[in-house]
Amino acid sequence: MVERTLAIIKPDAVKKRVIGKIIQRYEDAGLIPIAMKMMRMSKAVAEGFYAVHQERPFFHDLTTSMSSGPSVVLVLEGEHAIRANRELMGATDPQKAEPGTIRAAHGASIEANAVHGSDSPETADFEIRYFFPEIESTAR
Ligand code: IDP
Ligand code: MG
Repeated sequence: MVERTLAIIKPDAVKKRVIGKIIQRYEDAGLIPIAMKMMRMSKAVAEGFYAVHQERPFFHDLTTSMSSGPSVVLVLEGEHAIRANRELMGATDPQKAEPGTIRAAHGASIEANAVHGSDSPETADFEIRYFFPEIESTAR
């Protein structure tokens, strides 16, 4: 089943100059960018994006780091894209991420873990609409 998912190359990865390496991993895994933009999120935009985490103790630090510099926000399309991207990313904590994953290679800490990826069809739908309201959230 061809799906779409939202990915973010977070500010820590942009600062490390690994945008190109991360996009190459998506393409090599059959996750094809169909929309992409580079932007610096305001704190309010980061808070809206991560609203699901607003009661978490790390919410302030998370939204501060997401608004600390430019990110690259992408819609990826491919077979089972949501799950495929989660597997490619690895665990949230880079120390626990499986070898060969993006977070194992490029993440420094749980706060600076290089990438975001939608975790379900419902969150993919919300997240794609949040950043790309002009784009359909489901593949055609
Ligand atoms: P995910 O990005 O793997 O889906 P989530 O649980 O959705 O992980 O958390 C969103 C983001 O919040 C993570 O990518 C990470 O940057 C940050 N985060 C999650 N848990 C913690 C924590 O315990 N301390 C600090 N930051 C955290
Ligand atoms: Mg998540």
